Amino acid sequence: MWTIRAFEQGLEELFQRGLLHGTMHLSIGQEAVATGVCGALAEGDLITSTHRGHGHCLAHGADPERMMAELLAKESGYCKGRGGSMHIADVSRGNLGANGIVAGSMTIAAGAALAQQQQGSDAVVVCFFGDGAANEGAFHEALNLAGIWDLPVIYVCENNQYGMSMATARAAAGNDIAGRGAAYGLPGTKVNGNDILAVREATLEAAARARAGEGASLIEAVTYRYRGHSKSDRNLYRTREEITEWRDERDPIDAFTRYCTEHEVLSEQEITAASQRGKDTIKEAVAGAMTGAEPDPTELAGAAYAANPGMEGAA
Ligand SMILES: Cc1ncc(C[n+]2csc(CCOP(=O)(O)OP(=O)(O)O)c2C)c(N)n1
Repeated sequence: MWTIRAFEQGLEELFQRGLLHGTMHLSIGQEAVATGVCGALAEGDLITSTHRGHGHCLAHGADPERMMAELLAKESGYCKGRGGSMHIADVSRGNLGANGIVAGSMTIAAGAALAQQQQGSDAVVVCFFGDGAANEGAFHEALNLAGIWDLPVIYVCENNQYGMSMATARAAAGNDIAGRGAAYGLPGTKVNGNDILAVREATLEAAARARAGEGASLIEAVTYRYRGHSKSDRNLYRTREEITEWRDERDPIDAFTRYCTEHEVLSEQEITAASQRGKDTIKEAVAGAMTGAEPDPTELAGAAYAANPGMEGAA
């Protein structure tokens, strides 16, 4: 969680200094979902991510320097600097990719889970998606397939309470995304998404179910995003008091550090050291990424189109 927060705070600083271009979607305040879920997975498990996916990628083992290089449009980035914030993928580490299309990864995750099932693999697929995505057709299609075929997939809804600017309560009929699992025969669990241990527990349970061949699960993790939807959002649809209350009273990192000290899991010094390690990792990632080569503009088309065998000479 510390590394994810430092990563995104680092991005904000680079953006303010004019070194990072385009837009991005920050998950500051939501770190316990990515960390609690990915921390409960096993080697070989797969994830799909969203437009707000830096945390998912880092929690599933992405290299912060390669991610930073991607955002800085460097050749050394995950997609050679061509994709940016919303296109981090690292198949070698089981990250099937972020996706700028809302709910776009839901059917991809169902397909990946079907592949695991057919190959007799023990791997589980996690699909992160937002509360807004739960109102898309793809959500219902994917849950239907996952339900009817008992796919080894865990659908994790990060309910951060807003789509771009619309409150979930005003957009999602019934205002109970976890409850939608029942329509497809899946267990749906609502957890405090700012409690890393609760998220972890729900994921362990869903993963055990998937590995036992009992099929898919739906988890709704209730959390909150502190920043605007993207860089152009002026937060006009919610009050400053609401943001402050979540940040000051329900922050996932504060809650976890409180838990650790109260239960004597970590000392204050160990907590400070862990937080500092996150900051140092990101400082090094930024420094390393900044020295990367710029992509060669003449190579751009080569990165965008696949070769079409047999068509080389065609007009
Ligand atoms: C199919 C589709 N429709 C609309 C958009 C524009 N859009 C990008 S993010 C977003 C809001 C998504 O909300 P949610 O799924 O709750 O995720 P959050 O941004 O809250 O993390 C929208 C409408 C899009 N990218 N794709």
